Amino acid sequence: MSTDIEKFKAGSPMASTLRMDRMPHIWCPGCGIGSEVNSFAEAVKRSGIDPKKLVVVSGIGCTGRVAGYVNFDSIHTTHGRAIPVATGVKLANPELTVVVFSGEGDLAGIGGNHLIHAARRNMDLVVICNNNFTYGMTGGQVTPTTPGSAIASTTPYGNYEYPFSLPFLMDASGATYIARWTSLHSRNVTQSIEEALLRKGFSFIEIISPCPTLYLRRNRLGDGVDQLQNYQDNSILKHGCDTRETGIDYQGKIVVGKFVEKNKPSYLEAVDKCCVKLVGDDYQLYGKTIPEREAEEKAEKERIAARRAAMSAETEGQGEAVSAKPRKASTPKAAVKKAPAKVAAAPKKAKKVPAKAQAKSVKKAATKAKPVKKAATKVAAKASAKKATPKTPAKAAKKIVPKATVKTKHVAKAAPKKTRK
Ligand SMILES: Cc1ncc(C[n+]2csc(CCOP(=O)(O)OP(=O)(O)O)c2C)c(N)n1
Ligand code: SF4
Ligand SMILES: [Mg+2]
Repeated sequence: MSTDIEKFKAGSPMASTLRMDRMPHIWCPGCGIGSEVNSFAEAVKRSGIDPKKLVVVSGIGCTGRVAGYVNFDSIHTTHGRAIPVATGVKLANPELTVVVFSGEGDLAGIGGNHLIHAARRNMDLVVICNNNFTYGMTGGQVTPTTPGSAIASTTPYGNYEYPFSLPFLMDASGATYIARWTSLHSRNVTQSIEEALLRKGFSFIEIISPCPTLYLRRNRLGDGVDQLQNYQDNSILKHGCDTRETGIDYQGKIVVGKFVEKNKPSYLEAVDKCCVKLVGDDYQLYGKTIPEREAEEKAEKERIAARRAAMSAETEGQGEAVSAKPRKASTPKAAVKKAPAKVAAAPKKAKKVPAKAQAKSVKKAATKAKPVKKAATKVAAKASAKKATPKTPAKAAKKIVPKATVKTKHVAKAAPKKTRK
């Protein structure tokens, strides 16, 4: 029996990225953290970065346990201190890719000050925030993101505090990459993490996630699957969305997408610039001049590109061409523009047609079906060609080019249930 388990663990596709000896993990059934870790591990694989140069830092909480399950160098640090510890790691060795993976209580509650200052500095970190609207590990207290009226152990009559919208907070603080998904959007989460791993500066990825044991149970919202259904029904894809419009009401709409991607010198680049001004071209960090470090970075980029190309070829060979192929930007971009219109548009009322006339028109339509289909395809092709290069808001310094194929449905019909059962 135990040998079977060992075989199963060794045969897991995640065996190289997760510490299988630590399985089974502590997370409850239906909790979103497990799927996020899976997405993260997949993103690391796909990014092509050297796993030996990756460090994962977590604070305390259910999400904080991530650091203990990943098969990379990791630090499970004190509550709210993941970002300063990660900053220290990055400054001590700029060659490392440093990821903070923690809960919203850890990052935006007790660690809120560190979060905003790391974003302000454009510190070279990837921050993945599991937002389950609750302090999971300590029994379900209210957090800085708990939506108004939601019940928590500390707000038994409903939350009366105003919550943070984390993308808005991060935007105002200076983060240069901001995305939000739910734990339903596994592929998009992977895509965003992969992008963040390959860029400089401060990247913030929020993942809205169910905590069935505390948040859902207290609010009588069903189990994890019910909440995934809620995400499916209420997610609105809006890449490049103004982050002021990303607030979340209790069981309300959740705007998802990549909201910000812009270039500005990262903290380390700013330090370099200042030191070169003072010391001149001889300035060295850890025994290397800037041109030497740039040459190394270039070589590393080339190595990553080669590894990614080899990986896509391998995956295509395994018949997974769809996910491995370089994704086209046009589909999600078109969806970005369309999303709000789809949600806002009221369904048109059909005119009543007498039964006989209906039968006639159905027959007519059937005979014309082929040319209509062709014409529709042509129109669609034209439309998608037009939408292939939509303009992003003038605010965004860099064009947002989402690569992932987003499967979120934009549901106009069902109004979200706002009252508790
Ligand atoms: C300094 C300090 N204060 C309080 C705690 C207790 N504590 C542990 S985890 C936690 C909340 C974690 O919530 P969150 O970061 O949202 O993570 P989740 O458990 O929801 O994943 C708290 C308050 C602590 N460990 N250390
Ligand atoms: S208590 Fe909530 S957040 Fe913690 S593992 Fe369970 S479901 Fe997940
Ligand atoms: Mg939490």
